[in-house]
Amino acid sequence: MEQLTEAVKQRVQQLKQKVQEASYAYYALDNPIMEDAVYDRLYRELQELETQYPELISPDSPTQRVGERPASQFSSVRHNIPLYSLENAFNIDEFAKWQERWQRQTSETKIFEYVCELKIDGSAIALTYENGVLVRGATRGDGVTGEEITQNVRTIRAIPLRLNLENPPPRVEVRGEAFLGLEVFEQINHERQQSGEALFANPRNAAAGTLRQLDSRIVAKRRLDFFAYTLQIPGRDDVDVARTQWESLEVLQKMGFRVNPNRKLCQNLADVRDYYNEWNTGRLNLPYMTDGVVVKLNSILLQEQLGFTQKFPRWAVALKYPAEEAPTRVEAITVSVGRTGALTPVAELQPVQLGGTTVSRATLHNSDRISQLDIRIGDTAIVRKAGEIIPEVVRVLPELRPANTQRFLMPTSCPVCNQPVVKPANEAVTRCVNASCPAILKGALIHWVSRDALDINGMGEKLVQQLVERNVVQSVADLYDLNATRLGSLERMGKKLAEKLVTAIADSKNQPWSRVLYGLGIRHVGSVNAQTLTQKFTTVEQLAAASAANIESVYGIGAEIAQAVYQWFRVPANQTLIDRLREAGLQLANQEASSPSATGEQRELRLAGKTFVITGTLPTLKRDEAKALIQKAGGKVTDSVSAKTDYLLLGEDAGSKLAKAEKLGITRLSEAELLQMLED
Ligand code: 0OW
Repeated sequence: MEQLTEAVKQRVQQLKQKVQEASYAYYALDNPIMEDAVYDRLYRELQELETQYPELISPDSPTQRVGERPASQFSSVRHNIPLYSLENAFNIDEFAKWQERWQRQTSETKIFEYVCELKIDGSAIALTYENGVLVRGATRGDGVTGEEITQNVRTIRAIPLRLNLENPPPRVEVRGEAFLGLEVFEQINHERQQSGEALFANPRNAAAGTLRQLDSRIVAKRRLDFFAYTLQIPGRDDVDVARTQWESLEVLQKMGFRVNPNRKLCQNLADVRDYYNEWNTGRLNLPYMTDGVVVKLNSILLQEQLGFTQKFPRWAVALKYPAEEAPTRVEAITVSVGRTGALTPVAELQPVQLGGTTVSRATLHNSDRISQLDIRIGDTAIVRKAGEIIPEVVRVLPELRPANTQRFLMPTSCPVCNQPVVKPANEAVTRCVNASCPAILKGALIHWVSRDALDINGMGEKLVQQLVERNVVQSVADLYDLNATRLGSLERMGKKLAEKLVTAIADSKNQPWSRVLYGLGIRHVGSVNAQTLTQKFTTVEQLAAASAANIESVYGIGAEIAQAVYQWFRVPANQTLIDRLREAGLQLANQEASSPSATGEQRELRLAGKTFVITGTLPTLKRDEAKALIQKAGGKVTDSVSAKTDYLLLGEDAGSKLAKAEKLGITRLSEAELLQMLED
């Protein structure tokens, strides 16, 4: 390590100060003081010096925001000061009644002021600073106990790691709302859609879900934002910190926090009403979701006089806007087919103004919801757009129903490919299971070529998109009819690459029957279930002919999986697909025992004498499935890591076993590597 000179220490201090000032101006004041390029250069120089002289790294350095290691779980913490929620008033009359109530409880019925703040629709968090440095971040939880999420909170750029104070008090408590801007929310949901994950219903859920992410690197990517609204300095009487809520917000801003700029000092109920009405429309143009306005008595003294009920402060109220509802006619009910084949019914509506936008469609979720509503074409429906982004039908008005309408029934065949659809008994969703359905095809192809399936290198998402959009491929079987000339005509596809790809596709015909079964993308049939099924059903004909009960009799295969497999083989287009794959020369039966794909017996020897520990959530395997596979192959599975452990089988959100395994130098194994071991 190079000799640490005074000059270097100075430089690092200077850089930290400069970067901190720039962050403060950018995030807290919304008023950048330097170009991004200048900021990045200073930040990089600071990073380089801290790498060269690690002893100069301090927890409040801007470079220390993102943690390296996912937490195993969150510990629960008790808030030093409880976080209260807010009583609701749903219109200005209810607000007037609330005002009369508090006025009855105090002699101060004459001179008072309110502070009106927008109610940010995010997730409340509590921040604790000791001697000016952020030491803890916690979710609100039930107001008394929350989860300790310091590592995640440190990734929120709008939250200072050190307070902008000359001589900070020993302890400062700050509360505020962590939230996701609408643009970031859309982006996150788009990425989740691409990766087939469930979407967040609204920015509030997305913010709460992000804060509780165990891996702070994911949190950092999601760009959470923050507005502070409460400042408390334990041990010092709130009044001498700031005499009013208004001053509190100003002090928070000076300390380095972002405070919502759309706040207003109101002298009376009329001012509150003006603010409330102004933001009823104004809120629709904000880059973040709000959920009404918060009205607080401005005088801290008065707040202290009124105090709190069990749940709420008596000196504050959330003044909400009525959830927007409006009647409109149901002109049609259409059914769209999602990437996973799920059929989603949508009510096509006579356009109606709702929450400042024109709504012409509302999701009907699924057939169960349709029967609940008994919604029919021609009905007058009450449509609602509350905090959620997607409008939904609340109820229909039967009294306004035109004569001779029919109950709406979900289609029995897919609206896109016309193949029969399935609705498993205990599921609400109706599904198209035709692997060649154009609505599903793109996802089916990406799955087919993926590493654990047919493992066809060079077949990225962009190429799949082209193949589908240009109608070059209508089913995975078509891949085996492609030649270099046909491929060469695609964008960004030279002759050499085309030939390489044709070879890779041809090579995939050597993949074992278990990988082909997994590649078909049958619901609930992950790579392990595919292995399990092909051990018993050694040919596709055996599996296609098996009854659901027979399939369910296989160890580790439940009713849901058996039903999904049974139904899949009953769809004519899937039977055609199997015939075409057979013609193309794909492996639809286990090879002889001597070949690479080991049979159950040979697997006995694979892991004999090896000890495994499993930690975290595995991508497709349940823990007992993994355990069964390892034991079947002669391996041993124990609960705790020790020097005798040979492998740590590592899933998502791995626990403390990971740290111990690293310390003991134990080999880490992914699910895919384990399966590869069993394959080989
Ligand atoms: N969401 C907000 C907000 C706000 C606190 C102070 C005492 C009780 C509520 O924008 N601007 N001001 C407060 O003041 N609370 C807010 O949100 C609350 C926190 C917990 C439930 C609500 O989200």
